Amino acid sequence: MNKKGFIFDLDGVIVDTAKYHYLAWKKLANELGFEFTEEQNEMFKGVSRKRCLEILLDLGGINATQEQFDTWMVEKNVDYLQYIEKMDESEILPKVKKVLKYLKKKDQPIALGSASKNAKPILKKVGLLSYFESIVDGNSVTKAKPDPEVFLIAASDLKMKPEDCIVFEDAVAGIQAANIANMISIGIGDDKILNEADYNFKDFTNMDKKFLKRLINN
Ligand code: B16
Ligand code: MG
Repeated sequence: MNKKGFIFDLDGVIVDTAKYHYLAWKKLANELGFEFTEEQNEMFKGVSRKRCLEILLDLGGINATQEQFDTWMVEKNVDYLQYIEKMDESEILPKVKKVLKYLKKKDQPIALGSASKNAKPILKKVGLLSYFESIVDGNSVTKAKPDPEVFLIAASDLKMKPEDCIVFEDAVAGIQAANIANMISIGIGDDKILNEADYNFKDFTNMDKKFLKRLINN
């Protein structure tokens, strides 16, 4: 049996935590005296917490001291974690578990490649942690997507060559990172936005076994 390294992004691919990030950022923006819209939140997808706060403060025209910046980073995360606390299996996006189960059954190595520093607790909460041989997250990388670091570490953990890895991503920067790493990129979401991906799917509901089999054997 052929083996490929399957690397999953977290937010927007496995679970929809973007809505919780949004609520936490919006609360902070409101406290600081300005609005933060769902459209603006699109810019935050796949972006590190630190970079998100920099963008948010730019949007609000706020100059922060280092101390304020650090306090707001913590404040946002404390708020976000209250939503994570309530997560359970029902928040796994449609058919994700079916795909993970199929890959496990076929003995394929699976890793997580996410910008989030909360990836492990989230996977634990939704009951998917045991599917992943390696978790590469915001705590283990120094360079953000589109830098391929996160996926290259995942490939190395799985003991797979980059060209034998397949990445599922919902963010443009993530697709670019996978392409730079010389991996197969699969865009999950809007194919017009993710047009640099090798393959596009709206979500996992249309990804059949035939397609997964082809990925494993090609
Ligand atoms: P945290 P992903 C990303 O997750 C989110 O898309 C992004 O909005 C968030 O700012 C980032 O994680 C950091 O998350 O504050 O939990 O460390 O899409 O790379 O799985
Ligand atoms: Mg994502």
